[in-house]
This record gives sequence, structure tokens and C-alpha cells, in this order.
Amino acid sequence: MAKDYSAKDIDVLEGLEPVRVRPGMYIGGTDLSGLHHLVWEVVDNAVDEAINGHCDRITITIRADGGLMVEDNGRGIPIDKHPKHKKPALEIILTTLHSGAKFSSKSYTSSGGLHGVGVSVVNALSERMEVTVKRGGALWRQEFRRGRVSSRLTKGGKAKGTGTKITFYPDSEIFSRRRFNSKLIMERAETKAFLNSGLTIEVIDEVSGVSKQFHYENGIRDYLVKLLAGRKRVGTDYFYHHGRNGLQVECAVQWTEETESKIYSYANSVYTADGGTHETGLRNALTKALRAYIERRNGKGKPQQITAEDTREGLSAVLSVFLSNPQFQGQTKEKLNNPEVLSGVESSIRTAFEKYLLEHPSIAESIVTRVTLAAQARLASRSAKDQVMRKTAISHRLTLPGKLADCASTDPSVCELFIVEGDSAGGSSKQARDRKTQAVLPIRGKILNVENATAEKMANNNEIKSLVTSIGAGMGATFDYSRLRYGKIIIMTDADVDGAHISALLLTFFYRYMPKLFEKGHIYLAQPPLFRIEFGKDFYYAYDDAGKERIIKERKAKREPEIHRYKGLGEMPAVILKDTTMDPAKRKLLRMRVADAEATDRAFSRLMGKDASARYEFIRENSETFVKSGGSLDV
Ligand code: 28F
Repeated sequence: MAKDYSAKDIDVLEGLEPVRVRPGMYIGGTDLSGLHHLVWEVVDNAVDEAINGHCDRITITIRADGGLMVEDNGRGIPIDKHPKHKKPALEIILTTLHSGAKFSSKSYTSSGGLHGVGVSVVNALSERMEVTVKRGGALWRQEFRRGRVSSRLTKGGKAKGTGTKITFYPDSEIFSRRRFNSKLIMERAETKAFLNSGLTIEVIDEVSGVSKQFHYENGIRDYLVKLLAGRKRVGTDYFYHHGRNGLQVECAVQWTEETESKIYSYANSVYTADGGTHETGLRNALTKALRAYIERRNGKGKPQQITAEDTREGLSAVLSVFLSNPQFQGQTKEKLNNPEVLSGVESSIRTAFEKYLLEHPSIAESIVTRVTLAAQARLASRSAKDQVMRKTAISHRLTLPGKLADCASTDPSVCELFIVEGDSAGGSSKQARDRKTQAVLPIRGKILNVENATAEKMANNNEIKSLVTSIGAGMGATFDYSRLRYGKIIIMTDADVDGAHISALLLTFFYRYMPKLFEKGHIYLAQPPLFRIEFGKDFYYAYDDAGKERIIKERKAKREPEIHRYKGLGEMPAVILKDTTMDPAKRKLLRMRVADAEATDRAFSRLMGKDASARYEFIRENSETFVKSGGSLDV
């Protein structure tokens, strides 16, 4: 039990000025939420007395005169004089920031809403605060204004029993709205009663005349029953555990037939909406205990692998931990961070739950059935998802144009589609490709001049249709970027005028009907070589006339080199096509970027009237050249 404190146990830190200067730093804000933080701070100090076993009744009164009163029947705040500061402990606690008991592992000091910034903050933000203490058979009283002493501690008449009563009036200079929300206060009071079984909390609202009393002998068990009212529960009863070994762990757990999962978790009776290490410990404990139980039941042979996900489905639980140094994370401080709590909670609950399952075989069976159902649903849905994916892929493949030589991988980030002109090119590129990641679609003849074709003419054009189906993302308004089947779409046409024309038409088509492919840089132009220049056994490739001249000049060869001009991809040996144009490690690609969509739009409209070579020049001007340096292109 906590040792008896007195004035000497207070470590005084600083005055209250900072609190009035920046109240938001201490109570989060000066709106109604901040106003109610004043209430929670005072209530939590009274609840602390209950947690430490000295109080079993708290009364909260919303006064008609705008004040808020909290009274407990604890030991009463000490009033003995501080040996150094020569002031009563009560005065020091009420007028200095962070004054309060040094942490001791035995007493669970409050970490209520403000995490124990202390009642002095409430005092600083109150026009008036009146504190009365019953202690040592006498009634003591002291008043404060905006955190400063306004009357000395006075000893009144005889007092029966002990306790603390605090009445405060929020400062109108700080809070523009000062109406207390009785529904909110009642809810919070009820939760405190659930979390501290045996504690009676009464809320009296003098404004509405309504008052309510909360008392739960079975604490969080009653809480769970209330939470599960009307829900289809699994098993005839819940699992309850209360363990104390330094860390105090209490939980009430029951599954429901529904899929949603809700854990109400608390640390030192503060709601941790974002969970934390205590919740993780609970989840681990339940999963591991159920796994152990199932393995024991099925025999080692067939461990039904259930996952945390399976135990989460339909899980409802109230988890309450008490520890002496709670660490809360994040801005809203609604997540418990203490690492040691995870293993503490897990071991405490796992042992108890394993025992519970063995001692309640029929309930255990209901839980195992429920969790196994979740596991089967998970496996089924996973395979269904795969099924759908596969089917889509298969069905998609079934509708893919016959002339598409598709690649094996279905991962768009590695797959490439080469659009080639004519069957001969198609042939050699199909040989040259890497079947795993490179698909080839031969486009026969000149596809429609899409620039001024009507939509239905487009839609009926076989070339367009096979192109759209192969790419897999639809076109125009129905274009769905997420269904793109290839990370790179590479136009590989002969380097002659015809090839340039086809390239221009394809680019126009993509620009008009799949603009996102341009925006995201998925469109490339392959760069097949025009010339192979041989100096004896040495050989070079040139991609245009200028390149050819440059190579010959540089070599200053004695003998004339042998120059071979490639008429078209179709008559280029597959191995050379691969080495010079398709192999990602050796090729060069022109990546099409729409630097300025508007200018490109105008240019395409203008170009579609011009001859192909002008178009081709435009294309080359509008592209980034990736000179292969061995690295892979980033897409
Ligand atoms: C209406 C709000 O604040 N109740 C409180 C106590 C009791 C003790 C205490 C509080 C002593 C030195 C910190 C009494 N006797 N209700 C309340 N009840 N604070 S606040 O002590 C404060 C410590 O520094 C108390 C023996 N030990 C503790």
C-alpha cells in the first residue's frame, strides 16, 4: 500500500504564471474540451485516492452558480507545514506547478486527462477556488483566486470522517464558454466507476435537476456486459482476469458473431483510444493461448494456424492496466508507450487464458469455432481474391488479341510491351525478347490517322482494339490507370519514313486517348540502329547518318570500313535486335515526356497534316534520351 505522504514529500517546481499565459499548453485549449479538462483533473485526483484504496465515494456537482464541485471521502489533502517552505502542504499543492508526490512504484499516481499536471493548473485558470479538507477530526478551509492565495488556511469546527472537497469557478478571462456538459461528465464518471470496481461516483446536475449514481461491484466485467448488450455473443460467458505483479492487469474478453473488433483499453483509468503496448500484449496473449489450445486439441500434427487477425475478428474486450510511470505517446496522448507493459500484459493474460480454456471446454470450443471460422474466411477470401485476380488475368489473357505475344510476368513494374510494325519485325522481336518481361504486339499496316477519326471508327478498328486490349487499361473516359498491364510501352518501328509515320500515329493515339501514360512517362520510342560499321572484327552501331560519319571520322581507319544499312527490323538478326534495341542492359530508349501538354497538343494537331519526317523530328525533339549506362531505366 502507498506510504503515508506529508508536506515533506512535495517537490516544488515553479509558479503558476506560465499557465495563465499559455493555458493551451496545459489543457490543450480553452474551448469546451479544455474547460472539461479542469473537471477531469480534479476528478482524477479523487479517483487516485480510490485507486490507492482510501476512498470509495466521489460526488461531482454541476452547481447552478456556474461552479463545479468534487468531493471525495479519501484521507484529505495534507495540511501540515512544509519543513522548508513553511507553508501548509495544501497551499503548496494548490499554488505550485507539478507539486505532487514523487513517483513511487507502489502508488499509482494519477495520469488523468492532463496526465497529472496537477490541480494547481485548475486553480490558476479559475476565478475562484475553495478547498475544504476533513482531516484529523477537524475541517480545514482555504480560498484562492486565479491561483493565488486569497485566504489563509483556517481550521473550522469538528469534522466526522476524512476527505477533500474542491469547488472551482472557471475564469471568464480564459474560457469564453463555461457551460458544463452533464452528459459528458456522467459518461466519464460511469467509465471511472467501471474501471474502479466498488467505487461509487454520483453526479448531481443542479442546472437540470438530474442526478445519477454509478457503482459496479464487478467493474470492467459489468462494462463488457454493457458493451455487448444485444450482440450475438460466443460462448455462455466472458473470460475475466485480474493480475497484479507490480503492473496491475485486468481484462474482460468475449467474442461475438460479428466481424467488427473493439477493445476499450485504459491505463490508470485514462482511455487509450489509440491503443498501445497493453493492447498488443492482450492480442498476443489471446492468439498464443488459442494456438496452444488448438494444437493440444488437434494433436501436434495438424496445428490449425490461426493468426492475430483471426482472433481479432469479433473480439470485444475491456482492458485496464495500472502502472506507476505511464508513458503516453503522441499529441492526443491516447496511446500507451511503455515497452515493458507488452510482455507484462501478454504473460499475465496468456497464462490465465490458457487455464480458462482448459477449465471451460464448452466455451473454449465455441471460441475455437469462431476463430477457425475467421481463419477459413480469411483463407477463402484470400484465395477468392487470388481467384478473381487469376481469373481476371486468365479471362483477360483469353480476350487478348491472338497476335499479342504476352510476357509471363503479370507485374506491370517489370513488364514491357513492344509495339512493332509488320509481321516480319514481329517475328524477329519475338525471338529477341525476354519472354518473362517483354511482350510483343505487331501492328499491321498504318493504323487509323487517329487525329481526325471519329470515336466509333476508332473503336471498330482492329488495330486500335488489340492495342487497347493488350494495354489493359481501357481508353478515353473509361481509361483506368490502375489496370495498366505494362510499365513500359515501347514503340519499335523501322527507322524510315513509314516507321516515323506509324510512331507519330501511335503517339497521337496515346496522347489523345491515354494521356496519363504520357504524364507518367510510360511511353518510349525504341532506337534500333540504322547502320552497322565494321572495321575488321571491330564493329559499331550508328543510329543516324550523323552518328555514322562521326564513328568513321573517329576511327580514321586505314581501310574503308564495311558499312551495313538495316532496311527494317524485320531483316535484322534477332540477336542484333536484342543487343542493340531490346536488352534493357544495352539498349537506348527515348522516353516521351509531355513537357507542355498545350504546346504538344497544338503540335500534334499541326503535325498530323505534315509529312511524317517533320513529325518524326518533332517526336525526337520532345523526348528525353536515356543513354543506357548499364543501369535500369527508372519507371
Ligand atoms: C476533490 C479532489 O484531490 N483528493 C486528494 C489526497 C490525499 C493525499 C494527497 C490528495 C502529499 C504530498 C503529494 C493524504 N494523506 N480530490 C482530491 N486526496 N493528495 S488529492 O497527498 C498529496 C501528496 O504530495 C494524501 C496521505 N497521503 C496522501
